[in-house]
Amino acid sequence: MTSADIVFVTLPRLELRSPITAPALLKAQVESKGFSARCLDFNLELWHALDSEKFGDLWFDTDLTFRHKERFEVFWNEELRREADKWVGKILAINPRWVGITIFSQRSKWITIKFCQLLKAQIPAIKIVTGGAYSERVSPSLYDKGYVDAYVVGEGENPIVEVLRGNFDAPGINGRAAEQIEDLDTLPIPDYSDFELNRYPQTWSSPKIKDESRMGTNFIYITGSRGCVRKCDFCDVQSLWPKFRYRSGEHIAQEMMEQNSRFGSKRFLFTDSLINGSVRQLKDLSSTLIKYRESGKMGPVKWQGQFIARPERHMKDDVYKLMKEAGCFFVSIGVESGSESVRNDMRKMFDDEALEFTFKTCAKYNIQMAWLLLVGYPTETEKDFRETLKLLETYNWINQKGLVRSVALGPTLDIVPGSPLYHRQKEMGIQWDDAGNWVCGNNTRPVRIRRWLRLKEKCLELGYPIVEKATDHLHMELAEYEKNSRLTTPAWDQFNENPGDMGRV
Ligand code: B12
Ligand code: SF4
Repeated sequence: MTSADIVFVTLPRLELRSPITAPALLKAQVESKGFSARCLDFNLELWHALDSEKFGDLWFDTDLTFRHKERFEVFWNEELRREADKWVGKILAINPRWVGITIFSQRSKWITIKFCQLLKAQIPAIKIVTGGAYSERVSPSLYDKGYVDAYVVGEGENPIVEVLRGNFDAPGINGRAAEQIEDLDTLPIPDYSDFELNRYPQTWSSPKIKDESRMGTNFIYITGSRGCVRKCDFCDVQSLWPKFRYRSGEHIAQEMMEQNSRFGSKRFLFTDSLINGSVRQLKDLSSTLIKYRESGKMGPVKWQGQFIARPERHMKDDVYKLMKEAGCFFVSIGVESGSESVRNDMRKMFDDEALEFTFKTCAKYNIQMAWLLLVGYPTETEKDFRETLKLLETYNWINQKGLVRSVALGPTLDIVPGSPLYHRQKEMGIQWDDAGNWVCGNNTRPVRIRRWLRLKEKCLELGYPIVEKATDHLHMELAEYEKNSRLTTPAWDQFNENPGDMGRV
């Protein structure tokens, strides 16, 4: 007997701090159209099943097990296959018509391939559909080989309903051009009822620790907008969400209210490219939340998200004041470089004055910050790089006030398919070395690694908090380079990715 039309599964490796949004959102969507759905989080199951002292490292961003085919094969044969068999058993117990898999990022590729093969071998009658941000790069070949019965690229809400109706000719399905939803206020509120939120560790940043007294996530992801108002050269968001759209403040506040009353969630992390993509929406959301609080409709909530530096004329002091009053306590600012000219090349579209205003105004309202830095844009010279070091000195007073929660060093710049930079490689004279890293004149991988290490040193010297686990990998890589390197063709197709190029969130 079938007890669900579809089971949405989350495969490892993802972070452990809270479930990803897509399965909960798609469940709510298909149920609103009369289908039944369940969600299973195998990422969380795996973490609970394994000895965290021995395997906790897998959940560090720098761990390559899920990214490198060879390493993944070894892990699959030695540990993962056993767990995956149990996951198949759980799906079998529900006996759905369809299984929906989210391919979230590069790290989802090998596990998705293996799991689809396993599912098809063990439950031949089951139908599989894939989707997610990395679907475009994995699903078409899975479909051609018959491991999945349908795949979706782009937004999943409408295509998944068509898949369940048996209509595979709709936009976004099996290679048909995707369509974007115009009015995001028509979307349902994600349904997290299948997720055992009390089993997500609060110690997610130290996945080796499995402390029963510190289980239970204290926040939930929320989406206020899709797409981005910027088109930064190195970023692929525009290929995923070509058009920028946002929900009304009222619709977002209602979602917060519902998650608050159902799960007690008081903290929300926006998945948006930018929470100030639309300043008008940010004001709308902030004033609605204040209105809800003052009328007793909902208690105080806290929220955080990614942020772009804007000149004062675009976003004045009063908006910062309002967002702080409404519960915004933390913003991650894509600073990228201390050099205005590099930022111009990146098309970040903010000058030094706008950056200074943004930093100072956040500091004035005690809004904590993470500064995201990106070392090694192709046009970055040694002089430009020193301006990034200088920036850390100039604004150390903000750090000394305890308002810089972290300087996110990120990986050195990676040329991501789907980004404008990827398409401009030839024009910029970019070549590739035999380790699969790009080279632009003197800007080589070793140069970028050395700059990254110097940046880290500078942060430590000035007392900035940093979160990174890449240093050992980078030293090893540098040593390899010192032995041998020559120019060759791009290595993207081989997915022979290096420890540094982990994309960017
Ligand atoms: C929140 C987030 C995170 C969180 C994840 C939280 C968690 N618990 O794991 C954190 C910060 C931890 C994170 C980490 C990373 N992330 Co991230 N992340 C995001 C972000 C900002 C939001 C994702 C989200 O929830 N979106 C909202 C939901 C609704 O959208 P969605 O997931 O795309 O789902 C829609 C469709 O894709 C589709 N869909 C999804 N699943 C399915 C399934 C089926 C069956 C169907 C039919 C459709 C479908 O329908 C959904 C609704 O329309 C996105 C950028 C963005 N704005 O999307 C980047 C993004 C997904 N991340 C990205 C990357 C690269 C990473 C990292 C690899 C970066 C790193 N530091 O190493 C890591 C690796 C993650 C991992 N595997 O561990 C990239 C992926 C790029 C790509 N093309 O593959 C993105 C797109 C950002 C970017 N442009 O660089 N990330
Ligand atoms: S880097 Fe950030 S601001 Fe720039 S396009 Fe990507 S998401 Fe938007």
